[in-house]
Amino acid sequence: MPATITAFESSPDRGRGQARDMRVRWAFEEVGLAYDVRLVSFAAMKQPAHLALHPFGQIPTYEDGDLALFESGAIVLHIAESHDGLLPKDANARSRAIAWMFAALSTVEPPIVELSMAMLFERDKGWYAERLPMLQDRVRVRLGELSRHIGGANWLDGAFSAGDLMMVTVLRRLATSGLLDEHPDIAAYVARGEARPAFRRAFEAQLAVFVASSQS
Ligand code: GTB
Repeated sequence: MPATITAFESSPDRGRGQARDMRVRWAFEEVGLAYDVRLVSFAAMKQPAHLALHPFGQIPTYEDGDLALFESGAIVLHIAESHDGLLPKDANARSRAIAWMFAALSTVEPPIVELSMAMLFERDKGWYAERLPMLQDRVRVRLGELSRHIGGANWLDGAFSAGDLMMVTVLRRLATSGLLDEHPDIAAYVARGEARPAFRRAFEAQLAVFVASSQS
């Protein structure tokens, strides 16, 4: 039986693949593993059955046999560690790829989430115009540092890895911010990730959920 993950029954991103099930779907596709998806409503996520899987009442979750996981990073790492294709065989390179996963989640994602939350929910606040440049600058700092690291390379550290998968999904959240336009090399890096056949399959799968939910 394939593993089962959870995803939004009706994603607020309207099929743009910004919710965090996208990175898990992409990981499954990269390693060539079939998976099932259980769609959940916002109300169901806060019910005991889902809270037993995810203490914070969120998606994605992962169930496979007697293993249940939450946190997209932990799920992607589990998939990457148990199947070939997302982590290098060399021990040091493998540890560096995992370090990039952590960097994506704990160093790059927080200022991006802060900015996107402000752009989504704080536009009507009196202090929005004053706060926005500060949030944008925090993201700019990270983009500048990433740009310096990547240089002319295709990926963060040698071949494409789970570190790139995570970083690309994090950076995609900047799509409507205009900030990627300031770093064509980072924009090209994101586009390289999005052009991977495994990304396309994962994207189409989550888009199909939105299309079906908007037709019902
Ligand atoms: N750290 C956790 C992880 O990486 O798995 C974070 C999980 C998380 O934030 N899940 C969100 C969730 O379940 C969905 S992805 N939220 C419901 C809740 O907390 O009640 C976040 C998300 C939602 C919507 C958009 N969007 O519309 O663009 C983008 C990202």
